[in-house]
Amino acid sequence: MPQIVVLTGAGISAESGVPTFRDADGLWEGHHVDDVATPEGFDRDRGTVQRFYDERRAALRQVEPNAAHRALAELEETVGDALLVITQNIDDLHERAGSRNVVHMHGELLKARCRACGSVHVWQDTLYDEPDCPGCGVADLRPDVVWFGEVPYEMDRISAALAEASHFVSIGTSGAVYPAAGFVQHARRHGAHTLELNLERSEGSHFFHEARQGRAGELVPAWAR
Ligand code: BJW
Repeated sequence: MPQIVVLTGAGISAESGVPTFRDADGLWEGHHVDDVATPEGFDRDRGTVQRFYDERRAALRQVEPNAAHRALAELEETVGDALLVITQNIDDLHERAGSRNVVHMHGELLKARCRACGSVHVWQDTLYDEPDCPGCGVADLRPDVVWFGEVPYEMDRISAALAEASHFVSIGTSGAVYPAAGFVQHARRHGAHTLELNLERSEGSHFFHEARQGRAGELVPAWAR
């Protein structure tokens, strides 16, 4: 069981050039949340949602992990399975930095899931040109991500890890989206020391024992050292 549980959000990938979610207008790259991050939005207009994720996949190819991702991977090299990274991010920057013990609670940009049979497939650019599921043949593939109103992945494993952790560290997340926003209270109730590393105080900053403000690329290596 991990002793150190790290929760990451969009802020850890910001210095790699991946945009965060909540900008001043409440829009995500010009889109309303309900249009691109709900199952209802997908049913209303698949084309718009597919294009939104196509653009993010293309952008992901242009970016690299930064010092914060690398520091977590190096920490895992030192402490092994004692570290679990739970990421809300759907990018693959933790893995590209070398982290292995990673839970993608909101899914992965580079995977597709069949709504008919539930099978998951590595994303191929041709998948939506030939939209039949390689598993069952039904044409009902969607991005393998968790939208509002859906249950995040691996919640049982996450709950168990939070209950066992001696340290819980939240990095680069606004604390606006549940259930991730409630992890600090869960871990704290079970005795973990809790630390927030974020550009600014998050909505749930007061739940942490300690909160440090600054860029993840500086704060995370300093903490992990
Ligand atoms: C830096 C930095 C730098 C910048 N260095 N820092 C009312 C009350 C409570 C809950 C609800 C409610 N009404 C509805 C709900 C539930 C809903 C919810 O939380 N809604 C809220 C809006 C209120 N949640 C759900 O529906 C979830 N499911 C659920 O609850 O199921 C029920 C259930 C749960 C558990 C067990 C059983 C049942 C599902 C949520 C799915 C979220 N999906 C998304 C999209 C994923 C796919 C995609 O990416 O396209 O996930 S939404 C989006 O938000 C994405 C993110 O992972 C997530 C969190 O965003 P994040 O990472 O925090 O990013 P930002 O942009 O908000 O913040 C970035 C932070 O970084 C900022 O603070 C910056 O300052 C900082 N920063 N640069 C350090 N360089």
